[in-house]
Amino acid sequence: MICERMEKAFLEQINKELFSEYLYLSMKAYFANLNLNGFVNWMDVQVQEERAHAMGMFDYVLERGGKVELEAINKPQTSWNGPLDVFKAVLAHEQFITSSINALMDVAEETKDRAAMIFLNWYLKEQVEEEANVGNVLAQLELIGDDKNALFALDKELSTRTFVAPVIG
Ligand code: OFO
Repeated sequence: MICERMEKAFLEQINKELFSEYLYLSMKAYFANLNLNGFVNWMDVQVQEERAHAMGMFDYVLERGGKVELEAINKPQTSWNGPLDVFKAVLAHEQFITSSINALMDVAEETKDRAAMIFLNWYLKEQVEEEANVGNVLAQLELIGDDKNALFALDKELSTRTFVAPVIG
């Protein structure tokens, strides 16, 4: 059985993961309006990943005998100043999520919930990957600058990203 403090911390994180899904959906819409279909695809994969992250925790709380009560999801930002600005925001958001999962791990340690610590290890490793992926696109965008041809080449590359359902835990 999950303790109340741990349960509350998981519910807050589920809300953040659902907000992440919503934020990336908003970014997907932004790129669709720019006709950058590879970026649209990249964001679409990101949206699916965030839903999987949220559902992983959702199922886990229930599996541990907890109760899931969902909160409202905040309105995401809807416009940016181009792809570079978007990816700067993505990296900042992922860094925020990483610190938030670290805080969740702190709660698991303080409540001596070893099962939750093992479960959360997956998320911590995932965040290393997420930040690296985003950092990679961001670095390319910084190099690209105002070069439209290079931007279209990156757009083509991002169109190849595919969603693979993660095995969480
Ligand atoms: Fe993008 O991160 Fe979820 O956890």
